[in-house]
Amino acid sequence: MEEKWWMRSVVYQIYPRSFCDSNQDGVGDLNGIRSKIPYLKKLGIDVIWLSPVYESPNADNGYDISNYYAISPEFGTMEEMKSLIRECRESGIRIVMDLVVNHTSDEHAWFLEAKKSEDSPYRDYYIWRKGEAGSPPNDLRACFGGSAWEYSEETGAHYLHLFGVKQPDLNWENDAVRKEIWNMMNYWIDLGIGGFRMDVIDLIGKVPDQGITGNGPMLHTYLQEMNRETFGTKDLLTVGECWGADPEKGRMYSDPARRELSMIFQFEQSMLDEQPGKEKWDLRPLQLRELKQVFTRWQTEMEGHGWNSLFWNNHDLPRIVSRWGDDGVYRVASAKMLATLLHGMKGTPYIYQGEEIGMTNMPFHSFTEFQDIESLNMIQERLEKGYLPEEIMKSLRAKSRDNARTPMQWNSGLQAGFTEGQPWCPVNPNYREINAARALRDQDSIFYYYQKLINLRKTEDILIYGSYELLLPEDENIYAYMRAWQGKKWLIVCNFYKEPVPFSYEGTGRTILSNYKENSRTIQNLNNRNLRPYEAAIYELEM
Ligand code: TEU
Ligand code: CA
Repeated sequence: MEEKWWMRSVVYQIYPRSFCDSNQDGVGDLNGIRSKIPYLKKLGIDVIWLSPVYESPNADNGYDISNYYAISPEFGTMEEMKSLIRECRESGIRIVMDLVVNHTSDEHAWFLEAKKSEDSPYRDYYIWRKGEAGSPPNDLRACFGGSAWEYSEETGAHYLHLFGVKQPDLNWENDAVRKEIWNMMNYWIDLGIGGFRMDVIDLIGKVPDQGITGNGPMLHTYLQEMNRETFGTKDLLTVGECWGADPEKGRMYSDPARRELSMIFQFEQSMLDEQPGKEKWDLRPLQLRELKQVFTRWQTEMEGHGWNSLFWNNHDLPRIVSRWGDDGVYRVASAKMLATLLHGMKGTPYIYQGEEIGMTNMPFHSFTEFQDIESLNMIQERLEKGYLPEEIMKSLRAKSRDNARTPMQWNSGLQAGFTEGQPWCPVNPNYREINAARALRDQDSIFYYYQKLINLRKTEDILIYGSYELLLPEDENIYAYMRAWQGKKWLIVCNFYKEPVPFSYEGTGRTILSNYKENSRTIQNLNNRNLRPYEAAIYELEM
């Protein structure tokens, strides 16, 4: 495949509301982000994925947009947005905007017009079905619980919303809707952004009357049209959020010959700790062998026909060190192990704010502490169904999206240095121990480990181009794989758990990176070793 700039890049996701507050109103903002460019530069990332900063009534924290051409006043102004884009560019950082076009807010001007009358020119921008209140056209369910159809009195019809009631779905079958979206995308492209992250893009081809939501028949036709009409000739990074993708679908999106997207986010690994066919709240322990199978399938099946994105975390997922690492004694070692495992693979890595300092889940104690619409709806739904409060709490502590949305922990001062006001969401009480200032003072911190991994990707072609081969597929404790490129071989080996475990590889290698103190760059005998708790290393094999 032809080399693209985003193949060598590392993306940093910013959830603006929780990143840095510059004006003491308790909400992170654009000027806060601008003040942290040197920090991001130091980490070494080259792209920011900015979660939505558009005008929004915040029913879903900005994923419900009421104006695609305006910045939400709580985040700043369009002038500040332009300055952010420019200042990042000057530091070699591109900005990838969140593109939320499966739905708008119900406060978007299009919807306000559409719901007034069947004759409105905007009526067909959304998906309506005539019918009585209380009897929706079918039993489609919304992602945030309840029916996907909401009755609207003005015209005696239901509209479709695959997420919250305040997030009506756009009707992609309407040419005028697609045209509006292409215009809007081109507006942002002209402002000099580096690309788009496309929210739930696999839903745009839905056929609601047949119960089809994801991967509808027109999905790829629309994406090809989008590519032609907007970014196709522009050399941007485009990444689709695709919960329903397997590797075969992954190739359809990202095979350069098909002219759709650069890559997608797939979530097969992210669903391994839930009971199959049930909801994300229905927990089960992760099986390492399954994790290896999923990653390995994506690594091998995309080879030459597409490109992977690599991520553990985002604003919807629990913190990885709490989820599959250890957020107690082995927090630092396990965070570095998880970083090694992911960044050693082929694809474009994504870091979610705070991951680089090993931020953890929030120790929630009561239902009143939750703010996210998905968690709030789930609490209500499960209480009604008779679940025990303790059971519900257990699921929320493990999986609530609020875990990832607590303010970024900058220092050990008041409110972790996130704001001088009252933060919109409480700071994790562990901020005195876990914060960026402390990480920057400690040469062994998770921060500097990420910095090294990012740096390796800049200098080592083997990370970009090298083939991937899984070793020890049946091993239940160790994740080990080999990358190979032009006569060079790198062995990546990770003990996924806290129990020490024997590991043996016939050969010797030079340590490229390790989360335990080793005489780096000296030759190691890899035979008959004992991996310490969460030990991880990259070795260049002696050939
Ligand atoms: O997420 C898509 C999505 O399917 C999530 O709702 C997911 O199922 C859930 O978060 C798992 O916990 C995207 C955005 O990333 C999310 O923040 C939005 O709420 C959602 O779309 C609607 O725009
Ligand atoms: Ca603010």
